[in-house]
Amino acid sequence: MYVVATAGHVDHGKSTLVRALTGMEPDRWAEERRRGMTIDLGFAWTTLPAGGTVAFVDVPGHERFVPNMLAGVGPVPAALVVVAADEGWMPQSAEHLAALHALGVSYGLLAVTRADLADPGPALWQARAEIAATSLGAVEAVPVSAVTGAGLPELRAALDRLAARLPAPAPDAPVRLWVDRSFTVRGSGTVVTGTLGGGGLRVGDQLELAATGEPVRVRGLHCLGAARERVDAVARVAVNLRGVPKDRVARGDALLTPGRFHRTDLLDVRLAGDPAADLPATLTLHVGSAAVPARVRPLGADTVRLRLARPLPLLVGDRALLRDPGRHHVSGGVTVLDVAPPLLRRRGAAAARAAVLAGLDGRPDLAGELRRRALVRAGELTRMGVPVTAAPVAGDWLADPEHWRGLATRLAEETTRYAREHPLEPGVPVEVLRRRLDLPDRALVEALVRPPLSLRAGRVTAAGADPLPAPVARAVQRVRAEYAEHPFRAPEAGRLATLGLGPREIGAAVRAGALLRLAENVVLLPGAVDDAVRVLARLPQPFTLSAARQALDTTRRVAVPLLELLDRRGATRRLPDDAREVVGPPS
Ligand SMILES: Nc1nc2c(ncn2[C@@H]2O[C@H](COP(=O)(O)OP(=O)(O)OP(=O)(O)O)[C@@H](O)[C@H]2O)c(=O)[nH]1
Ligand SMILES: [Mg+2]
Repeated sequence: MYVVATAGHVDHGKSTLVRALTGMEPDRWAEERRRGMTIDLGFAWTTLPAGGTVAFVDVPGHERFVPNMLAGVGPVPAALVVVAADEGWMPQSAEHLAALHALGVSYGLLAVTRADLADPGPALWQARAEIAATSLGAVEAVPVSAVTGAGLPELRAALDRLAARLPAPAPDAPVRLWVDRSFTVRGSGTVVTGTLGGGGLRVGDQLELAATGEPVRVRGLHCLGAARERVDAVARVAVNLRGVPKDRVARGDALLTPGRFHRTDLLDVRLAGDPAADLPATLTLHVGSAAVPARVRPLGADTVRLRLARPLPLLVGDRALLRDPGRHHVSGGVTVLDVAPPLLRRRGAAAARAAVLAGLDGRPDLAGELRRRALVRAGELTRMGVPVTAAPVAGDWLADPEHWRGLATRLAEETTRYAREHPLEPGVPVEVLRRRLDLPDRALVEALVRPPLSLRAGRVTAAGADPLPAPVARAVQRVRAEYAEHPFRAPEAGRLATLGLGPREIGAAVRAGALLRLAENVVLLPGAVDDAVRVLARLPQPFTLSAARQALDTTRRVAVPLLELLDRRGATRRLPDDAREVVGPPS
């Protein structure tokens, strides 16, 4: 299906022409028919000579209803510009054309209507010249009369040629269906309609309401008045939503593929049209079927920051237009450059931002986004409209390569610094590094650990470095020398303290495997366990605690926890009478 929107001044015959082409009534309201004037969007369709279907979005021409017109043309890529032969180019001819140009509509036709009332020549030439200066470029022009039927076959043929040129929709694109109507059908509930420009919809699909983010389910689909199981772009589509009251969804809202769009009320855009400095402080941003007041902050000569009155699901590269409703003036089109721009807090930030924006053109640019954002989640970029083709550095985090290299260097430095500041700790906790490097996720810290650094038990250590700080190592050495003759006489707490081994130093030595802790303040050298088993194995089996104590030349303070340790390690077995026997080497 092809979708074409009408455009043109009030009373120039747009609806009459749509009626003549389709046999359908685009003016849906009794009031419209009574006043002979379109107020809101109308919809009608017909089959073209080549077999394709064209659906028209018929717009009102009256100046009061320009916002309705914009809601209709916003999501539509082609226009049928209508000028009356007897009136020629008029104010809303110009305003509508300015809107099409601002939105970048580049496919169109000119119909010079009411050709039975006047020579269509002058209107045709003028309109054609006006149109040629816009994004529509040189268009085919067809004089028609809905009264006599003259020119209608030629117009149908021209529509066929236009349709053949329209770009194919992206079938896998995420759905962003801008709602242009919302109404209730008795027995079915809320129905919304819109022009589906890309992707597809199926009954049962889960979608998201752009205004609130709330999930909704597709209960039924209609296309050209017929129920369908699925509808693919491009299409006019009516979506019946399950369990959504009509007042929760309105024109300007959108149905979205969940998780694929970033809703933003702050964006940086490039202007095509009036210079940034000439814009009033407040304008209305029109995009899709939405119209939202926007506060305008000039940044560069042709770039501005917009603060929207409510968030919209926008992507980098989206086209929109700014309009001053009071002056009936289309200020011009905008191209969305950034939907998640940095806040401008510091002095000079606005000028710096303007310089960045000067280098952007609205084409998604992954490398550039990474350079500017340093670290960003893949999903976030996708939701901005930037396709992700690079591999993540951790989880779904993407990093600018240079920034990432810098982080790795800083991680190594911080690890060394921490080791200096905390000589007794076995490395720096991942969380400490996360904070020192100001990283949003511990997974990033872990991904930055490369040899010679290593990650163990939630801490990063410089591998190869002596795990024991020098003073502690020296104290252990003294213990070793003093107790060489009596390896099972654990030093008393006082002696340990004299040697400089307080609880923290002992903890460090134990973690490093330089001392073996039997109980609070009872430590032996690590080889003592194996030695003890050898000594005990030479005793007549089974042996008593007292026999063990004498054989090991030690006290109960050591013998009791040592034998318990040997029991736990399966080197000795405790018998019912409290005697023990050696059963094997310690595990
Ligand atoms: N003689 C003649 N009258 C026409 C022709 N086309 C439209 N008209 C008349 O022009 C008037 C306006 O036609 P509409 O189709 O309502 O015009 P419109 O552009 O849809 O107007 P709005 O939707 O209000 O902007 C009606 O009275 C039509 O009957 C035509 O080709 N010949
Ligand atoms: Mg009309």
